[in-house]
Amino acid sequence: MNLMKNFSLEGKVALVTGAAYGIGFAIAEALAKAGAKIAFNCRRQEHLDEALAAYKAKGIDAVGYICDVTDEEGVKRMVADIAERLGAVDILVNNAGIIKRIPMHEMSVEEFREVIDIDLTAAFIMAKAVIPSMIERGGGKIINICSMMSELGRETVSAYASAKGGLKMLTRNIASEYGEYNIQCNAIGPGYIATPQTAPLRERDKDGRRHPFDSFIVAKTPAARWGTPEDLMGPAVFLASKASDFINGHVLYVDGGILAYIGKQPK
Ligand code: NAP
Ligand code: GCO
Repeated sequence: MNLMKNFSLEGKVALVTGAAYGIGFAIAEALAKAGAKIAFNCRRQEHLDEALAAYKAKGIDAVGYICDVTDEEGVKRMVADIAERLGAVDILVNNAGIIKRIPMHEMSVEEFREVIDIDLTAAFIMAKAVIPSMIERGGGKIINICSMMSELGRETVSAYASAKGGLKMLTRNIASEYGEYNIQCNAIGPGYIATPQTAPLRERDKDGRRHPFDSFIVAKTPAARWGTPEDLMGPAVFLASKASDFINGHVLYVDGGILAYIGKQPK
């Protein structure tokens, strides 16, 4: 048996939500390099246009959609169009997500609901849209992008942590309900990754001093650095491939060791 063939995604169709840039773009690039045909979506036309050019520059003929993952009818239309153009979705990566950093007692219910809607309910909507076809075709892969906040809380991220904690259990429940159809549903739990979403936590002050949270995270990470979207490429290919067919309901933390570490003793 050629073990490395188990990591190939040749002939597969992958849909990565929110993959105009950041973690989603890196994951889509990785799946493409492993042989998959790529579809992605986002909400903003300028993001779509820039992303299509960026994929093309990397030799990836991605298909892109303006589609809000909370819009069930729009999602159904997008999945049907992908099936027409590329083939049915074999690999779904629920990556699209937002965060609102607001003290809970100051956060409005609408703000809380918006985060839950995008970061949790949308994963339900997306999975519902692809599972019937996966069952018909003998299986598929669903990868949800969880977070350190699937395990830990911190100030100002109550909605996000609630969504990401729920996403961990949605991952386990899809694995439980659809494992018999050869559908594996797992999650990747990135640590602190340098993307636009975390840019505010890494801004330097006018004197060039590092943001306190930046220093805090580096001290909390055994790898002593922020992660990069590229750190997630290998784990994504693994969970999207045959190599992980007997892994189901698992959250693979790609965090440089944060969850294992009490943190560096202050000097
Ligand atoms: P990002 O830089 O903010 O990118 C988010 C992407 O999602 C953008 O392409 C955005 O494009 C899209 N998006 C947002 N809401 C959407 C919606 N309703 N429908 C469709 N697309 C939507 O985020 P990131 O850092 O790459 O994070 C990606 C995922 O990883 C998120 O789920 C995040 O929670 C998770 N994560 C991030 C980190 C980290 O440290 N960065 C760590 C753990 C987990 P549009 O605005 O054009 O829609
Ligand atoms: C925050 C960060 C984190 C990261 C990520 C960590 O404000 O704490 O944005 O939530 O995005 O989820 O895994």
